[in-house]
Amino acid sequence: MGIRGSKLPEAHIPLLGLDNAGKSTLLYKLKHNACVSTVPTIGFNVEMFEARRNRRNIAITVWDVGGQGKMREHWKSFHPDAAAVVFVVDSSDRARLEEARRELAITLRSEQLRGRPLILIANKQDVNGALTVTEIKDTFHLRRICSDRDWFVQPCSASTGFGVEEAFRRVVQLAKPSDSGAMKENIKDTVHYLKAINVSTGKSTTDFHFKY
Ligand code: G3D
Repeated sequence: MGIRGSKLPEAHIPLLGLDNAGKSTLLYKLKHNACVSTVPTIGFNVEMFEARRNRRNIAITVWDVGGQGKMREHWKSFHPDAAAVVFVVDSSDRARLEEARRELAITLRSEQLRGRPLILIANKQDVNGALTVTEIKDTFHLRRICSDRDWFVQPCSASTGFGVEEAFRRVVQLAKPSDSGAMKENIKDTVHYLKAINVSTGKSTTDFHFKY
């Protein structure tokens, strides 16, 4: 059963990337256009969408996970059951490209993400001098590190909305739904951990309510 009691097939999508890449802005844009429900967050934001795929509705849950250093060690909590990996890159921040490349490479080495599709969002395309899709593909060595999975690079500007819906459509198209429940258990552990150490992630610190 889904997070809000829905019986639709579910797809869980971790939205990863460095802090400041534009993940929360992207999720807000998506929500503004298509969100059906919202849940307050601690340490991460989560939104649910209903989408149509192969003539069936599907419940997509997008987990916007904090990108600060101390939250990155919890990204792996979001790996089990991930229907796809969405990795957001600030295409205008050349100084942090290597850091982003490294984090993406580490993420894709996860056994639990083996074969899961990657949608890399080349965000902030509205900024002058932003890397193009081709430059991003080359910088991240995507052909090499994604040889065993489907992948796609979507140019986007979360601020203007350019490419946002296309990115979501691509996610729906490539996602591989699965629902063993393992991810939910891991995320509960992460929430308890965040509460215990009183982590300030820059996200809302309103209590997160699980409603499975
Ligand atoms: P995060 O959730 O990945 O940490 P945020 O990133 O969504 O909080 O965005 C970080 C900053 O980048 C924000 O600016 C936000 O407005 C900006 N931003 C996000 N997407 C875009 C984009 O497509 N283009 C441009 N130009 N800016 C973007 P502030 O100034 O609020 O820190």
